[in-house]
Amino acid sequence: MRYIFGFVCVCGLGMMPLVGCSDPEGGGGTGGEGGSGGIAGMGGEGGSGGIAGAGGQGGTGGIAGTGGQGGTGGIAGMGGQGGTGGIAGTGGQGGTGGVAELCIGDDATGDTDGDGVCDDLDLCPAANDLIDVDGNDVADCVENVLLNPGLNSDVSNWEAGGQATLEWDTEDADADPGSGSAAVTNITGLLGFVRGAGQCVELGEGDYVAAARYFIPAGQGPGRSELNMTFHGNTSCIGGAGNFLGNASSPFKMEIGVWDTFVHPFTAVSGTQSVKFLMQAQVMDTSPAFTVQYDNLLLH
Ligand SMILES: [Ca+2]
Ligand SMILES: [Ca+2]
Ligand SMILES: [Ca+2]
Ligand SMILES: [Ca+2]
Repeated sequence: MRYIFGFVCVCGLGMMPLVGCSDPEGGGGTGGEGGSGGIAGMGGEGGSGGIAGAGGQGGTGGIAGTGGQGGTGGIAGMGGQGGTGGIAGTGGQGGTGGVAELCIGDDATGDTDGDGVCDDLDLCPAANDLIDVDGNDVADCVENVLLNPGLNSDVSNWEAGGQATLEWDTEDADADPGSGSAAVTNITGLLGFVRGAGQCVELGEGDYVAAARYFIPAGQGPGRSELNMTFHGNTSCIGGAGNFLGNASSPFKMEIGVWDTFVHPFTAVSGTQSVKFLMQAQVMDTSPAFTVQYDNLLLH
């Protein structure tokens, strides 16, 4: 501005200007051409500011397009006014999120047991319909003959055998905070010994499938996991002469630190009236204790 006043003053005194004077009515010399504004449109980029003419007014900064970047301010001409900085574009608006499905089925009916299956389609109102450990596409909860197979809050219906302990644990095979698992600990401290906990069910001879998830916590001596089914000639799984008819044990498994799966088809021999489903832990050295956790047990 100081320059403009200086030039006007000199001309007003009738002195020959050494440089082109500004016309008082016309403002400064021909102003620079304004920069083109940014091209509007989604994500458009702001235009560059105009370049000011000598003694003129700076170009106007480009106007950013929607969601674009602000234009660059005009460059001031000699004696002119600085260009106006570009106006920053408005950021694009986020899309509207879709409405989340609460559960499989009619959301309006709710999901009382919280398993992800709406009440109108829920097959087992107090169990997780989505658990299918044996992978036969039938929800385990509708085909299982075991009681308390998911160990939701305790180890009821399960019983520790000799030289074993059985405790409920909060860690669940499906990381369900509303459920847990059974921690079976072999306390023999004897290499190769297998001990466990089980449940007796009345079951006749025939073909069945036993399945389970198991987890061997890290940080303990070597050991293995195994399912074992014992067959009895009475309805109470009591052994002894004439009542113990045989057994069918699964292959041993020993994955550490991950929930792994057993699927164990077996045949209950002729004369069987009850089967004891045993979840076992085998000590592989002389550690005083070895623990295997079990969850989602299945027998059908
Ligand atoms: Ca449900
Ligand atoms: Ca259910
Ligand atoms: Ca199943
Ligand atoms: Ca569970």
